[in-house]
Amino acid sequence: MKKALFLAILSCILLLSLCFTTIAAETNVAEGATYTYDKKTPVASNGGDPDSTKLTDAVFAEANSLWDGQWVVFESKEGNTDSSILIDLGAAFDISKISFKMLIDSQSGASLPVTLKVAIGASSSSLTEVASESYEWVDGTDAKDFTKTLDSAVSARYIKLSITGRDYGWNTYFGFDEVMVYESDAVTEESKTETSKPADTTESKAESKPSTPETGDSFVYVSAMMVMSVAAAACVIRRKAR
Ligand SMILES: [Ca+2]
Repeated sequence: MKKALFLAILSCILLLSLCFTTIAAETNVAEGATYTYDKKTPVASNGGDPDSTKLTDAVFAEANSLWDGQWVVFESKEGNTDSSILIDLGAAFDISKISFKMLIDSQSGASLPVTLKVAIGASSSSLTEVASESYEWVDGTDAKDFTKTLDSAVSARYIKLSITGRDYGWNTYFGFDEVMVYESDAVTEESKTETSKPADTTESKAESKPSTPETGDSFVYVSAMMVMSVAAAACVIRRKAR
């Protein structure tokens, strides 16, 4: 009986360890973070971003439209195409992944920027570039995912997005929705594989809703496993007691 009880407790401890590891891997440390705009501020006709909160308020755009007020949209004019966003996490975190969405609403003049660079660092004056992408103009209505998974977690407090819009000789737009920065105790083998292929650092998905973090499903699964383990142990104990 003691052996069965010991095995049940050991199973619970192992499963709890797995559970907490999964939760830590999905923590968005950018939620509520402060940030500043350099060079260019979002266009006011789309609601703007007067309090600099839209990119980190955990509220997501519902439509891939220039007129969905949750997108932070910049105007790219002739000779005035550059912008940058500096996010301050408030403290250093071991960052493993950065992700956000970019607006495609070509009929309204919004599409992907010409270039996008992402840099991170412990100081805003000493940043290291971790991603550099170039994009073509894309027609249609969509939201393109940007996801950068680091080879290994990097301690950083600041994240800077540097963007160059298009200069077509008339006004175009580029927009961003909710920047998420993930802290991780351990980068998974799957994530490392993704990072080893530069072409895969960004991916396009049709849906505008953010993908649901796996934390919830994993938690339910692990909890179910724990309950089953304890129930099985209880059955063994009862049988032996008879
Ligand atoms: Ca938002």
